[in-house]
This record gives sequence, structure tokens and C-alpha cells, in this order.
Amino acid sequence: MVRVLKDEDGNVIFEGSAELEEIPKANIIITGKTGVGKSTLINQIFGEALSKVGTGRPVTQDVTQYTKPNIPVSIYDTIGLELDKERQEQTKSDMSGIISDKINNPDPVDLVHAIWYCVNAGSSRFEDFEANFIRYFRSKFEIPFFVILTQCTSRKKAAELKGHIVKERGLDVEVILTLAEDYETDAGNITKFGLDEVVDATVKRIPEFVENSFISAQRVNMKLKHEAAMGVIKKYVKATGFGKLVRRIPLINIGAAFDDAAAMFKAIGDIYGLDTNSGQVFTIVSEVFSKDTVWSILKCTPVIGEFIGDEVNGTGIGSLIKEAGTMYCQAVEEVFRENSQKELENVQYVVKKLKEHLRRIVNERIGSSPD
Ligand SMILES: Nc1nc2c(ncn2[C@@H]2O[C@H](COP(=O)(O)OP(=O)(O)O)[C@@H](O)[C@H]2O)c(=O)[nH]1
Ligand SMILES: [Mg+2]
Repeated sequence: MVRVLKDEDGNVIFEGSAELEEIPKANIIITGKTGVGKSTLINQIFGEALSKVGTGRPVTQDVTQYTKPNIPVSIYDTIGLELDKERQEQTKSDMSGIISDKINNPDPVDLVHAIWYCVNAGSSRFEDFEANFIRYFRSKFEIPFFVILTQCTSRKKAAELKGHIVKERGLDVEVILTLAEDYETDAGNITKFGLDEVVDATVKRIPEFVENSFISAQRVNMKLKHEAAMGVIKKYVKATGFGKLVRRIPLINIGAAFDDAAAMFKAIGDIYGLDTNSGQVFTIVSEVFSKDTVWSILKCTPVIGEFIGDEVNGTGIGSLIKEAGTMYCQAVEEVFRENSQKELENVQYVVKKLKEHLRRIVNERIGSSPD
């Protein structure tokens, strides 16, 4: 659902979020030698649903594309980079082909947005052909390029390899240290790290129009998801505050405010990759935020704006939308954190959980005991 609000003259004053399927996908190429940990990295960052449940479609002999409806990312995974020279050249030309095709297609958003080149830090071997491969893509295309050191079981060794790549090889690339999965040694367990940094670094450099797509698709950086959700709420509050979203709303009819903000609640769920559709979100919100509940929230909200008789002005509605959005966001975060990816794929279950959590959060907010 795209929600577009127009003023009296027909100018668009507000545009809500689209359904997740309509959100552009962030396109990432992941490459590097076999066994370095590309699949492990992808599974950890985007969840196994993308590569195992989602379809791996061979784009060329050496490149497989992983996509899944409702996950706004598309991963191009290469094979065979460690093989002979012929194979390396083939992968290089396949990758160039994918990049160029996207540059030349009519869709201005459908581009390759980042390249992740993976090097196993454990093996400490960084070969000439790898340096040449990176140089080639760095000079030919202006695409954010990252060298991701995988399986960094020793930070010292990984830091040395990073120094080698940047200084001795003189490659102008951002290098990020990672361990995608915990690593067991005789001396104990090494805890995974660095995936949130891969996400952070990528978000900083991809085009703005796919930022939220990428933030939604990834599952490791909660801070970015939270910031994106707060951004969505802010956008709606702003529209409300200027009297654009809803003008004067009689308290009696306050449900209209939530109707207008339905796309906001939906967009918050989308950021956490929940498959709830607009109708389900609206059901949750309208059931939990009953008229009495809304009235109670307004009474304990610091800035409630002016009440005129039984009407509340735009500022009051803005505060209400902000409160409700923040509470909904908290519910979404709890549901996302407390359930497995498999559970989160069951939409009916998610709807039930969201309702429970939201009800509890709202009751805590207005100081009554849960019913
Ligand atoms: N413990 C641990 N094992 C890893 C990690 N990354 C890769 N591996 C292991 O290395 C092997 C190859 O990884 P894979 O992701 O299939 O590499 P790919 O060929 O580049 O896709 C697998 O057995 C993984 O379990 C990691 O971060 N931690
Ligand atoms: Mg693989």
C-alpha cells in the first residue's frame, strides 16, 4: 500500500511506505576463494532463509543469485576464484557483465550497490591474482568495495593481513575483520564478531535509496534498525505536527489518526523483516489502541497539545503517533529478538505475539495491570 496524501491543490504533501515487495532490493556481489566463508557470512548477516529457503538462481556458470520475496536484498555469489587462470578471468567477466547490465538497464535503482571480497584471515595467504582482481574492479567501476577478512580467529594475525593488503599491496580498500560464527579451539570458544561493522560500513557507502532495504534485510545490526524505525516515526510525526496528516481530530474519532498512520506501523515491521501485511498490522493496532486506551495514553503523555472541547490539535496527534509508534517499535523489537527465524516466518504467530507484546507495553505505559 502506498499512502499518498495530497493538499487541497493536489500537491503531494506526504508519502507513506510501500509494501515490502515494492521496496527496491540492495544488490551485493560477494566473492573470494572457495571455503573462505562466503556462505557462512551471508547466512549470518541475512539469515539462512535467504540461501536455503530462498532460490539460488544461476545467473552464469560461475555466479548464483540468492533472493527471496520480502527480503529486500539480492546476493550474487561467485564460485571458482581459486581455480585456474581461465576460471578467474571467467568470473571477472561474469561479474563485470552483471555490473554493466545493471548500469545499462532502464531501472536507475537496480545497480550493483556493493562488492564484498572475502579473504580467509586464517590462511594468511593473499595472492597476486587477488590483488589484481581487486585492482581491476576498483579502477573499472565506482562501486563501494570492501575486503572482508573472514575466520579471524586471531585478531593479531588478521591485523597483520590487513596491513599487508593496504600498505604492502597498496590497495585502496576498506578492510573489515570478521568471525561470522563462534569458533571452537582447545583453549576455548572464540566469540563471533564484526558482522555489525560490515553492515555499518556498507550502509555508510551505498546509495540512500537502498539504505533502508539493506537495513531491513540484515539481521545483525539492531542499532541501525532502531534508528531507521525512529526515522519512520519522525517522518509521520512531522507530517502530523504540521496538520498535514490529520487536521483536527475529535477524540471520539481518534481511530482515524491510526488509520492515517497505519503505513507507519507497517513500515516499522518491515524494517525488522516481519511479513505482516497492512491488514494484519491495522488489526493489531486498532485492537490494542482502543478509544479508552488512546485517551489514557494522551492523559499521561507530556506534550499533548491543546484540547479544545473534545478535539485535539495536530501537536496532540503528533505526540500520540510518536508514543504509539515507539511502543509498537518496542513490541516489534521484542518479537524479533525472542523468536527464531523459523518462528518469525509464521505470520499468524507473529501477529499473535505482536499483539501480546504491544498490549503489555501499552498497559505498562498507562500504569494498569495487563488483562
Ligand atoms: N567456526 C567458523 N567456521 C567458519 C566460519 N566461516 C567459515 N567457516 C567454515 O568454513 C567452511 C567453509 O565456509 P563456507 O561459508 O562454505 O565458504 P564459501 O565456500 O566461501 O561459501 C565451512 O565448514 C564453515 O563452517 C566462521 O566464521 N566460523
Ligand atoms: Mg559458498
